[in-house]
Amino acid sequence: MSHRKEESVTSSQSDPRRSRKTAVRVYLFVALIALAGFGLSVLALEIQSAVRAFVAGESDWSKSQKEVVYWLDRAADTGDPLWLEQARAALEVPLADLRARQAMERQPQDTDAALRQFIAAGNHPADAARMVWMFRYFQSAPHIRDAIANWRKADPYILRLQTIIGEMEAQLDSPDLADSRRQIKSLREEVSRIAQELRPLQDGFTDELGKGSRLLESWLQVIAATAFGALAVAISLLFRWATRRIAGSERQFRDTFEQAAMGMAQMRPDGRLVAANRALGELLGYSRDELAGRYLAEFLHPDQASDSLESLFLAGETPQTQEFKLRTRDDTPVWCRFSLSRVEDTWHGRPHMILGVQDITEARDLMHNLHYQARHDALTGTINRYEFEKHLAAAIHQAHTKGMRHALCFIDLDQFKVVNDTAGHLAGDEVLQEVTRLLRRELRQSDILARLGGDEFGVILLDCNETAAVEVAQKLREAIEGYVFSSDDRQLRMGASIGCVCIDETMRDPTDLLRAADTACYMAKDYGRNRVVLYSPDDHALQSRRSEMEALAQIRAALTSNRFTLYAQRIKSLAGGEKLHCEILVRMLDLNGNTIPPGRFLPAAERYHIAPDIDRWVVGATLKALAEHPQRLEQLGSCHINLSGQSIGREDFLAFLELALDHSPVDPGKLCFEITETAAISNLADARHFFERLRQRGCTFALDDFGSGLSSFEYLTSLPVDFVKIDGVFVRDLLDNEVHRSIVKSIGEIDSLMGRSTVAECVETDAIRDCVAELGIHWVQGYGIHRPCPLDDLLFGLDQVPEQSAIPRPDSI
Ligand SMILES: Nc1nc2c(ncn2[C@@H]2O[C@H](COP(=O)(O)OP(=O)(O)OP(=O)(O)O)[C@@H](O)[C@H]2O)c(=O)[nH]1
Ligand SMILES: [Mg+2]
Repeated sequence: MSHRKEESVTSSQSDPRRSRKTAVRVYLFVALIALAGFGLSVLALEIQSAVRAFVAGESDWSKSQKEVVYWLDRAADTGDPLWLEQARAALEVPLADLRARQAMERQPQDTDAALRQFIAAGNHPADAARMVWMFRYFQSAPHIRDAIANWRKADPYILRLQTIIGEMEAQLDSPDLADSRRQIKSLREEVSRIAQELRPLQDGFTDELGKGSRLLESWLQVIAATAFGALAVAISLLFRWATRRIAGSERQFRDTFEQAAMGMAQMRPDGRLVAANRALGELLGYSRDELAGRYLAEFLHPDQASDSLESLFLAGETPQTQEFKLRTRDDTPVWCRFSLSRVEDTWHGRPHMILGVQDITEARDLMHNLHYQARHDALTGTINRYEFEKHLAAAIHQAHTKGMRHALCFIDLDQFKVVNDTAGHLAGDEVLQEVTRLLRRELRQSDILARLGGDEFGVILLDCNETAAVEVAQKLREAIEGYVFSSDDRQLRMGASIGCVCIDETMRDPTDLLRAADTACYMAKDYGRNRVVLYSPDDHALQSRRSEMEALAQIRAALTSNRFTLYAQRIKSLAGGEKLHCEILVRMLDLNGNTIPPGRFLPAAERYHIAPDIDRWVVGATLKALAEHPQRLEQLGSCHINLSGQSIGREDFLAFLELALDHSPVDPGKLCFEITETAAISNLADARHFFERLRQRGCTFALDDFGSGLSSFEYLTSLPVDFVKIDGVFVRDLLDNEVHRSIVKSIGEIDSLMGRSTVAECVETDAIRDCVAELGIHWVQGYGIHRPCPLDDLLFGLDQVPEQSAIPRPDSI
C-alpha cells in the first residue's frame, strides 16, 4: 500500500465561486480595454480614409479648375463657343464642392445636401460620406480649419470663372470683332491671373490637410498608448488583487481546516487521505502524518462492511452524510458521522473530497437510551404499553394473515393499594419488581411481558390456544399467590385477577383486544378476585360489562360536548292545589340528537364513579332553566332533583351545590333532592350530613324508590326526609296484590305520623290512582298522571295541552 504523501490543502479549497467571480471581472476589464483599442484603430483608419478622400477631391477640384482655364483659352483662340460648354462642364466640379461646403457650414448642417454635392463633384459615395463625417467632426481641428479657410478663399475665383464664361460667350457673339478681340484678350489675361492666384490656395489646402491628418493621428496614437498602458496597469493590479484574494481564501481555509474542532480530511476520490487535521488525528489516535496516505476504509470497525463506503464516495455536488462505526488505534469503537463533499480544484480542475468526521458516540448512546426508555417501563424493565400494543398489532396481523392463534393475559394485582398504604410506595415498587421476576420465571422466552401501568401487566402467549392460555394464566396466578411480601413484622399475601383473550381473526385491533382482556379481568375481580376468567364474546356478564364500558366512553363524550337534556314529570297532590310539583329527569343525547334513556347510561356512570359529574350538570341546568322562567317560579311548589349516592358523600359536591344556590335566584325551599333508599342507607352518615347542611338553606329531601332496598322501616324513621316515594314495584299491582296494598298503606301511615308526605310512583291507571287515594296516599306520580316532557315545555305550560290521563304505559321512565 502506498503511503505517499501529496501536496495538501491546495488552492482547490479556495472558494470556487469567488475565484470564478474574480476571473470574470478580469476578463471583462481586458475585453473593455481591447474594445477601446479596437475602436481607436477604426477611428484612425476612418480619419486616414477621410483625408485621402479630401486629397482626391482636391485633386479633382484642381484638375477641373485647370481644365476650365484650358477650355477658355481654346475658345478664345478658335472663337468657337463649343469650348465654352466644355469649360462650363469642368467648372461644375469646384462649384459642387463649394455647394457641399456651404451646406456643411449652414446652421443647422445639411449633411444630405452636402453628400449629394460631394458625389456630384465626382467623389465616390463612400468617400463623399467620409468627407461629410470628417467635415462635421473635425472642421475646427487645428490645420483642418486652415485648410478649409484656403478652400473658402478660392470661392470668389471660382465664381468669377463662372461669369467669365458668360462674358466670353457674349464677346464671341459680338458683331464688333475688333472690340470683342480686345475684350477676349483681357478676359484671357484675367483667367490666367486667376489660375496663378488659385495655385497657392490649392497648395495651402493640401498642405494644411496633410498636417491636420498627421496631428489627428498622433493624437490617436497618444490616446491608444495611454489606453494600452492603463490596460497593462489594470491587468497587473487585478492580477495582484486576485492572487492575494485566492491566497487569503487558501489561508482562511487552511486555518479552518487545521483548527476545526471537528475531524476533517482532504481525500482523493478513491478514499485515500491526502491530509487530515489535528481533531481527526486525536479522534482516531494517530498523528496527522500517520493518517496521510492511508485509506479511509482501514479505519472502519470490523462490524462495518468496507463496501458500505462506496455509496458515500458517489458524492456529487450535494454533500453526502452517513454514519459509520470506526475503530481507534487502541481498538475503541467510535460512531462517527461522515459528511463528504466533492470540490473542484479551481486552477487544475482535479476533483477532491473534503471529509468532515463528527464523533456522535455520545449522541447515539443518548438516542439509544431515549429510544429504550420510550419503549420500556423504568421500574420493572419490561416493555411498556406503547411497545406492547405494537406486539399485539403484530400478533393480530399474524392471526389474520397466517391463521395463527395467540393469547393475551391481562393481569391486575389484587388489593395492591393495601401494600402501598401499609408498607409505603417503595415497598409497593419492590413488589411490582418481584412480581415481574416471578412472571418472567413462568413464561417462555418467546412470550412477551409488559407492565401496562400501575399494578397491571400484559402477557402475549405466542402460538397458544385457549386451553393452554388458561393453564399458563393459572400458573402465573399461583406464582403470584405464592409470593408473600414481608415488610417489618408484617407479611402480605399477594393475589392477581387475570383476564385471558384468544387472539384470533375476530379481533380487529389492540384496543379491542385490551378492552376484552380488561373486561375478563374485571369479571375475575367481580367473581371474588385471585382467579382467571377467559373472555368469551357470548358471555352475558362480559357483554354487559363491555357495553357499560362503551356507555362510559359515551357519557364522557356527552359531558365534554354538553349532550344532555332535561325532562320533567309532574307530581300531583290528590288533595288538589294550584302549585306545580315536578321531578327532573335527565336524558343523554347521542351524536345524532336521539335521546338515550337513563337506564342505558346511569348504571355505567355509577359503576365508573362519574355520576357526580352528571348530577352537577343536572343541578346547574335546572337552576338555569328555572331562573329563565321567573313567572313560573311563583307557581312552583317543589322541583325534585335526583342525586346519586356518590354525590352526597363528596364534600366538593356539597360545596358546589351551596355555591350554585348562592348564585341562583331560585328559592332553595323549592328544591327537593331525591336520594334512593339504597344510596341513603349505604352512606347513612354522609346522607345525614348532606341533609343537615342543605336543610339550613331551606331545601327539602325525598327518599326515592322506598321499599326496593327491602331495608327495615327503622330507616324510614331515622332519616330526616320530607317525602318518601314508594317504589313502583309496590304500586303497579296494587289492585291485585294485597301484601303490596298493606305495605303502601303502612308506609303512608308512618309518614303521616311523622308529618311527611308520601308519593306513590308508577301510577299508571285511574283505578290505581283511586286505590292509592283510598290507602291514604295523597301524592301521585306516573304515566297515568303525566308523561315526562321536556322541562322547557313544562315551564312554558305546553305540556298541559295533551294532558295525559290514565294511559297505561308499560316501559318505565
Ligand atoms: N408502588 C407503586 N404503586 C403504584 C404505581 N403505580 C400505581 N400504583 C398504585 O397501584 C394501585 C392500583 O390500584 P388498583 O389496581 O386500582 O386497586 P387495587 O388496590 O389493586 O385493587 P383491585 O385491583 O381492585 O384488587 C393504586 O393505588 C396506585 O396508586 C407504582 O409505580 N408504584
Ligand atoms: Mg389492582
